[in-house]
Amino acid sequence: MSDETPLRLPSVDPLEATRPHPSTLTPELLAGLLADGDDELVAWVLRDALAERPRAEVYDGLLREAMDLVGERWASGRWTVAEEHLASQTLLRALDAVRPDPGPEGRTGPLAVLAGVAGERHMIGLVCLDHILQESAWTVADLGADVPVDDLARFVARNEVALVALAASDPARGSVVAETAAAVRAARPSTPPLPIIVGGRFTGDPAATSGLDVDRVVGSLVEAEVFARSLAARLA
Ligand code: B12
Repeated sequence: MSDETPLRLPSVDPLEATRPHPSTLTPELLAGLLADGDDELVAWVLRDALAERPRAEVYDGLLREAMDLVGERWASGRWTVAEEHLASQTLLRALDAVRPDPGPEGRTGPLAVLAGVAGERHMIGLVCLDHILQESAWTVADLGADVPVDDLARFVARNEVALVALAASDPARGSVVAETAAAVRAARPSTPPLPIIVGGRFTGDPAATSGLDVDRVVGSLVEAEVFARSLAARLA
């Protein structure tokens, strides 16, 4: 269990209880709560942050920085894969608790398909993107991690897809990303071509992303949101 700064709990005064305490919202605090497995407190911290700032900024900032800390502590040996796994599971449960709830009438927008490329197990960014797109009224099919190229292509061929978002982490996965993008385009040939964006840590390596036949290499959820909003406006 972690030894981080203790969390300031919500006030017992009903008039104060829902007010966020910005000073408590640090990546260090969140990383500690994640490794403690406390998904309810994590959801509470995230709700506070979401009351102050747009979702994409919270996920690109606080959330990503907290998981960066988890990664650093895992890589340095301070935490084991057990803490990393607990942190990831806790985060996924907390994200589920704070997901947008647009209701059936809010799911009327175009369909976005989200997928980790073959071999890719990092999928928390896709869960975050799912929330961002749902808030902009997209219909989302998040296929999760490690989707085989041919299966993704068949899914795209069978559905009225308006956007494909691929996730990749390891820069060595460049050829898989290229193969996946080509298979997706071939599955639904159109003019203009079906929009494809790529995100994930992989995008931090220009050598890995240069020459990819995709519409946008996206370094953040804020960028992805801007792209998706302008695409939705064009489609409408
Ligand atoms: C959790 C985690 C795992 C979990 C993933 C669980 C899950 N359900 O996703 C597991 C245990 C599976 C895992 C496995 C591995 N991991 Co790992 N992992 C992490 C960790 C700690 C957090 C990643 C995370 O979820 N971050 C939170 C999200 C919200 O942030 P993000 O991923 O940075 O994404 C942001 C953007 O890129 C964007 N985004 C992300 N995806 C997408 C997709 C789209 C379409 C868009 C638009 C945007 C977008 O949105 C996010 C918010 O800004 C990172 C540490 C780190 N610094 O990233 C290491 C890390 C990425 N892993 C690492 C490694 C080495 C591995 C393994 C190779 C370990 C191993 N020896 O097996 C394997 C690889 C598995 C595989 N085949 O893919 C290294 C990578 C180093 C490198 N040079 O690339 C890191 C950096 C850890 C470290 N410090 O060394 N990992």
